[in-house]
Amino acid sequence: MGWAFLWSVLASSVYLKTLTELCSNLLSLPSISGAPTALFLQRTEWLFLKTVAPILKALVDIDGVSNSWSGFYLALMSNAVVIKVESAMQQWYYGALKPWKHYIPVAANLTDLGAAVRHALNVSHIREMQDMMGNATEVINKITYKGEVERLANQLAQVFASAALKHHGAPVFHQSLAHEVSNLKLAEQAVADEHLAKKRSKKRAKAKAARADAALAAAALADLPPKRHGK
Ligand SMILES: *[C@@H]1O[C@H](CO)[C@@H](O)[C@H](O)[C@H]1NC(C)=O
Ligand SMILES: *[C@@H]1O[C@H](CO)[C@@H](O)[C@H](O)[C@H]1NC(C)=O
Ligand SMILES: CC(=O)N[C@H]1CO[C@H](CO)[C@@H](O)[C@@H]1O
Repeated sequence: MGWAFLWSVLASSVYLKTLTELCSNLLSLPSISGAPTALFLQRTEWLFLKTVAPILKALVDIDGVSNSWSGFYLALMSNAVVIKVESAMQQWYYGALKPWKHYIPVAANLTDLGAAVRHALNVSHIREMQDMMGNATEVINKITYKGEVERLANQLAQVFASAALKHHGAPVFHQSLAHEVSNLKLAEQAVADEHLAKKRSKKRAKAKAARADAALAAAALADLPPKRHGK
C-alpha cells in the first residue's frame, strides 16, 4: 500500500516534470524578438499555435459580447482555414483583409456555416485553401511591432500637429519617427507654454487687481482720520 502510494507520487512527479519540460520546450520555440508578431501573443496562445492549431483543418472565429481579439489573429496565423462569422466589431488591421482571399465569410445568422465548413474541408479545394492560408499569414506577418509603433506615432503626430496648427498657425509635418516624436514634444511644449503664459497673465491681472484694491483701501483709510478729527 505504502509502496504503491510512493510509486504513484514518483510516477506523477516524473510525468509532471516531463510535461513541464515539454511545455517549456514548446514555449521557447519561437524567439520573441525574432518573430514579428510574437509580441502580441501570450504564452498560452503560443501553446495553442504549436500544439492544437497544426492538427486543425479549419477554425471558426466568432465574436461574442466583444471582439474575438487575439483569437482571430491566432487563427489567421495558424495553418488552418479561417471561417469568420461576420460582425460589426473591427480591429485595426481588418482593413487589410478580404473575404474569400484571406478567410471564408459566414453570415451573422449562421445560415451558411454548414456550406462554409463543407467548402473548407472539400478535398477538391485544397489548393484554394492553401492559397487562402498563405494570404492570411502574409497579412499577419506584415504586422510588426515597429511598424505598428510608427503607424501610431504618425497618427498621434498628425493629431498634435493639427492641434498645434489651430493654436499657433505653424504648419508641422515630418516623415520620420524621430521627427514625429520631437514634433510631439514640440506640440506638447507649445501647449504647456501657452497654458503657463495664460496662468502668468491671470496671476499678473490678479496682482494688479489686488494692488488696485489695496490702493483704494489705503485711500479710504487716509480719508478716515480727517473725518474723525472733523467730528
Ligand atoms: C441571413 O443573413 C444573410 C446575410 O445577411 C441574408 O441574406 C439571409 O437572408 C439571412 N437568412 C435568414 C434566414 O435570416
Ligand atoms: C467539392 O467541391 C467540388 C468542386 O467545387 C464539388 O463539385 C463537389 O460536389 C464538392 N464535394 C462535396 C462533398 O461537397
Ligand atoms: C502567399 C499566397 O499564398 N498568396 C496567394 C493568395 O491568393 C492568390 C489567389 O487568390 C494566390 O494566387 C496567391 O498565391
